[in-house]
Amino acid sequence: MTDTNQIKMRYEDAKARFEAIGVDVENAMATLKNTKISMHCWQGDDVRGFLNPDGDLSGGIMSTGNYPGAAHTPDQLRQDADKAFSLIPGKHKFNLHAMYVDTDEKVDLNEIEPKHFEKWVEWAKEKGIGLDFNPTFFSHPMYKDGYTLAHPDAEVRNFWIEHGKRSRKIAAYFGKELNEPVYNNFWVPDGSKDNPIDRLSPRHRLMESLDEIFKEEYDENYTVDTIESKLFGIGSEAYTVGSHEFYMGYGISRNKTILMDAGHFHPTEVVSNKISSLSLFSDKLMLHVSRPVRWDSDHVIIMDDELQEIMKEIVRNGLLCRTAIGLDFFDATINRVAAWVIGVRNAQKALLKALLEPTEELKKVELNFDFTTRLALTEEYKDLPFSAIWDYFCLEEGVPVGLDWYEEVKKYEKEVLSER
Ligand code: RNT
Ligand code: ZN
Repeated sequence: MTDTNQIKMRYEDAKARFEAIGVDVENAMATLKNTKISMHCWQGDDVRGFLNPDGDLSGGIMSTGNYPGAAHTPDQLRQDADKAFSLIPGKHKFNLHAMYVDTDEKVDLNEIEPKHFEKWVEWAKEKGIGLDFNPTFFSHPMYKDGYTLAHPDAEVRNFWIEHGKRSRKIAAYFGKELNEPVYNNFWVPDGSKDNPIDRLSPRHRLMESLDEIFKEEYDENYTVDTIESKLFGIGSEAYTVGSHEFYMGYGISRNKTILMDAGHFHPTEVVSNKISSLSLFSDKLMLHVSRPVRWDSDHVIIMDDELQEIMKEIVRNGLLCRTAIGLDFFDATINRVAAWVIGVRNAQKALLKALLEPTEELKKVELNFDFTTRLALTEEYKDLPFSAIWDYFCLEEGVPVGLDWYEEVKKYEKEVLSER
């Protein structure tokens, strides 16, 4: 159990040390408190959804492992998300996919309407959280021959165009109900395993399908469309229609928000190094904070260099108010509630670390071309007692400090998850 007095004492000491190098600690904590992380629903049930939960996953989406306790119903998923949110400081968003419909009606992806998601809105209102949304362009029989919006057959494309349009209507409904912009993310798996002869035509078709989906204007106070690229995936190793260049061009010419997933680039490329460039040409941006390992793009995020670099880039360049931070990983080999808690808390911790950096001072040194001081300072600052600030923040926010959250998850696993 945590000793409150000790946490406070350590905090005062740490605060003084950060203040001595010119950091406004209270301001950093206030900014952290106001930053919403979009927690993805699909970690809770291995990306199965409720439309066709027993069907095959497709589109390169693959979740391995069979840790007990996956959510099988919307109620179970909400119960698990509630548990996770109770162990995470601050108020956040829950990121839904279209296939997470909550209705007794039998509906397909080209038939969904706001009413099929009413219970999610009720829940979000009751809990004071926001929502985000995603049309689901995979794990469905109309994902044909590896293609959806770029398929050569107009019947296939039209099915998905209709789905895309309906998803925007649902996102706008969420935004209106919750009085906050809902980020609606378009990711399509279209691509091919081996080298295509014609790389251009599918891209042309994707462009036209998207233009059709985005024809109707929606108020950006309610919903913001985002578009997510990918370099390669399982089954689309040689060619992905929606590449980074495709969506950079598409987003900038159509005023759509570009979403970069940390796991969707060449293994030696990092999104942290792309954020500043993108920010010059695009008003908003969104991230899928995930962790690539070999060919997989979706491991639970850990406190690695890239996570910290991403948050530093956002903070150092003053982009927090223009950046939506979403998580995207799915691991079925561990407790799924723990995966959420570890992921969101890590994103927050990395953000706090970035907020506790004396950026102005470092920029000054850099402008004087004093790279020795820059290196000496950045390395020394890594040892400052960051965790004392984080622990205090958790205490203030009324959530477990340190590993205490894990005790709660273990209890929940015993009482709830293992009974499923
Ligand atoms: C897939 C994309 C996409 C999905 C979710 C489920 O490679 O990253 O964001 O993970 O839509
Ligand atoms: Zn993603």
